[in-house]
Amino acid sequence: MTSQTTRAILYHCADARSLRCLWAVEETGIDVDLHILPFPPRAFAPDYRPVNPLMTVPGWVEDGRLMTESAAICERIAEGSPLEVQRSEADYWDYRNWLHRSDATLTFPLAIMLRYTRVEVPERRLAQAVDDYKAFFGGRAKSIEAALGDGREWLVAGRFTIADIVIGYAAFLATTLKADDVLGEKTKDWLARCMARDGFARARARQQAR
Ligand SMILES: N[C@@H](CCC(=O)N[C@@H](CS)C(=O)NCC(=O)O)C(=O)O
Repeated sequence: MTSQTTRAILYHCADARSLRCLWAVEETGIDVDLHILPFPPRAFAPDYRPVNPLMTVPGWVEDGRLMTESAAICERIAEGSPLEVQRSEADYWDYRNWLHRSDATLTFPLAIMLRYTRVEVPERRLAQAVDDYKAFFGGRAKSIEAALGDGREWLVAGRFTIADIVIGYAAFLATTLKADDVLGEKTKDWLARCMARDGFARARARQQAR
């Protein structure tokens, strides 16, 4: 792990994408200041705007620099630990592809579902959008099932890495949105392994403790 000149701050909302970062923090044991915000910050945390003008979580502030992308922050947290896959390892480019796929391809349809089931006021909720994007997510989630098809315990490199964290979060979010019925059986078993980790349990307990 690279040295920190100051302790990083992680801005987080319970069970939001920033859980990826808190989970990685708990898996590595890196020391951070955790700031829990109400969701969505743009409505309920106006003081957060000067920190992160996007008003999204995660926000990661370290050495005066802001990072806002959950997978990129996980790369930072994992640096120098076994959670990171090295350039010299055979699965390196698959690993990098999973990191990018996690939010852009897999969490995007779930964010639409979240918005139209929970964030919008009842009269603006859209059952059609929820159904359509659940099916859309299901098609994309087949990529997880295919990757686990050869009996792999974890997605890449023969060990638990931040690829499992960032993709595992998307699968976990699907379960909270009642979209887990579109996940394959191998994916459900892998998600259960991810969620059984002490680091995941510690992250969820820590977000409740505030
Ligand atoms: N691509 C970003 C997305 C960040 C994002 O949209 N976070 C959501 C939480 S799950 C958020 O803050 N939404 C509140 C809003 O958009 O107002 C990432 O991977 O972290």
